[in-house]
Amino acid sequence: MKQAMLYRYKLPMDSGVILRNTRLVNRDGFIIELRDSDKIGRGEISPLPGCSLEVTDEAGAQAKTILASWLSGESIAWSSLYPSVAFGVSMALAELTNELPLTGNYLGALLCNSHPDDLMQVLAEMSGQKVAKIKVGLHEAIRDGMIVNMFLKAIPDLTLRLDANRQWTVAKAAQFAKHVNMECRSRIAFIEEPCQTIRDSLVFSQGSGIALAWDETLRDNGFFLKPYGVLKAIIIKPTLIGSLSEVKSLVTKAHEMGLDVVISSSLETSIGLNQLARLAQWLTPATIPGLDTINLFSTQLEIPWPNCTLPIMSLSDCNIVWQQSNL
Ligand code: OSB
Ligand code: MG
Repeated sequence: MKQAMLYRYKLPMDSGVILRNTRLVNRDGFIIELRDSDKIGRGEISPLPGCSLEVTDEAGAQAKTILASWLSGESIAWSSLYPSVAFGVSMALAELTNELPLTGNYLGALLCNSHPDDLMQVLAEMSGQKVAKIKVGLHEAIRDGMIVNMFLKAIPDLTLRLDANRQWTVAKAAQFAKHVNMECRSRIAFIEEPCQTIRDSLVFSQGSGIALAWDETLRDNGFFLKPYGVLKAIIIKPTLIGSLSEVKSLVTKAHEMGLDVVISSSLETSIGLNQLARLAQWLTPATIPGLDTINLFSTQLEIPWPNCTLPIMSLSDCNIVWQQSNL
């Protein structure tokens, strides 16, 4: 017997500055649960406001249609699905069929979502590989440059990932770089999306020697992945990209070009985050993923995130909005 369930969750959170223009106080979305005889597979469908083009209700309606076709044994037209739905359904199937390995990479890059002084303390006491991610472009570019420089000088074994979310003109970006010492720049693993256009970001990167990463650019209309000397990595947020097979082919293409691939969060619940950690261990074992977002929530959902002390809400406390079996 095959069975499919769709839960709707709503969890309090504070997205802080992560989304820049949108401040989320709740995260809501769906968890799919598929059963086939004694096997079970889950997937999360959580369109991200401000990033996903589909809204939660649209994703839910589409998910019901797709789950019904799975129950009746029809093939799924992956390319017609919203990215969040394609990702959630494909992960549930991958778990059901044991395609998704169990071991995960939970050692994400530390996300700086608060005052830099707090981060300094945490980094100073951190053991193992020190990798942190800082949002820049929220304040004056000169100030960003001085702060980044201070971190790199104070902590000699620190590697930073920066994310400007396209906030800078070439001139602003250059002001930032001017305040980062030359000998420290190689410890900036990359900066995501410094400028509005590919061309401006390349100009900045070539001039400053600071490596680039694409995130938003991957989702631009008509974009296809091309190598550039200064392009170091791509950031893959599967909820915004699509099905597992689409994610896999993008990873393969990037690796063939010698790029690093950073599997990253779109603020999924602890269910989705755990699956992303498993995906990262499986597809990008050599790269630290960008999954340090559980602490933006005040509650976890069903599956605990390692070393997280937040309370855990059970999936059985969420509304079942749709349920069917093939009997
Ligand atoms: O700007 O990269 C972003 C999360 C949700 C939406 C946008 C972004 C993010 C993150 C995730 O920064 C964390 C990470 O990439 O390390
Ligand atoms: Mg980014």
